Amino acid sequence: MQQNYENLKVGLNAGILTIALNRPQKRNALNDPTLLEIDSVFSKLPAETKCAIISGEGKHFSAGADLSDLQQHTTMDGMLHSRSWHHTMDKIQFCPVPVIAVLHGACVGGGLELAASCHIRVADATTFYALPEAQRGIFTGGGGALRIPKLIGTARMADMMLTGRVYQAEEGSQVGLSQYVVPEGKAMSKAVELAQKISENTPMTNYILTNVLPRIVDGGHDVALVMEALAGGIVKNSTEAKQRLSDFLEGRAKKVGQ
Ligand code: 1HE
Repeated sequence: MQQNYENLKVGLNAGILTIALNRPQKRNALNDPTLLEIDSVFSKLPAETKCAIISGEGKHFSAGADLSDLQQHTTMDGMLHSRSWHHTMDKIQFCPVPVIAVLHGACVGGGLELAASCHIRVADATTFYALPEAQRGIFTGGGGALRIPKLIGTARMADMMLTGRVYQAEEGSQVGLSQYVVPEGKAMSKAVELAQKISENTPMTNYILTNVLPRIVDGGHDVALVMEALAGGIVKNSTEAKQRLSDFLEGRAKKVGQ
């Protein structure tokens, strides 16, 4: 990766693209330039990318939106700011390759919205989640109102916002905020292990999981089932799929869990 970023550290190793938020002095608060840099990374991934990992430098994943950006917002500014987050978070959710969030320390407000845009969240034991927007007199703006209820349900999100409830790593995982909890400092190595597994899938199946599955879930019953059948037909007819099916049937492939 040749490009230099002011607020990110970006690297590529064996098809795994790593993107680290790099404003630890501001607890990786997401200001407008950082958002633009994230947008730029996800607008054009290196061709060899098979999986991406987002993490945060310093003691926290992210303290959310940079509150100093929001202070002087008019209604229009606030709406456009939210829309700019929507575009960037959509680029992550609908990335051609799966994106893993590596969480530690604070994963709050817009930081949780960013994590919720990723496909897998791996939290270490220091992670805590909160939505302090209501305490600041504001609301979510990065798609959290749509994505977070899908992870934990509307009632839990409302409770987090209404009462300022903080979920610690283990409880957060139990309610659906992360799929994995690992000991302190081990989230990146777990994410790399998962990324390597993900990289062994066919690119088409990974694309369908990041781009078609969420549309199936959001679509009406009939459209969703036709989309599922279409996606299934496309992948089954690929040379790679035919090879992998033969590998299993002829005893060359790993069994489940191996
Ligand atoms: C910030 C921000 C920020 C820290 N915007 N500057 N998010 C919040 O309401 C969370 C606010 N932050 C915190 O509660 C705490 O900073 C943490 C629990 C995350 C970390 O605490 P700590 O003790 O490690 O750090 P700190 O001393 O509070 O912060 C260090 C510096 O970062 C300090 O600046 P400094 O110049 O005095 O050194 C803080 O002001 C600064 N900082 N968080 C700006 N968020 C799309 S809409 C989404 C809407 C939201 O995300 S609302 C939720 C915002």
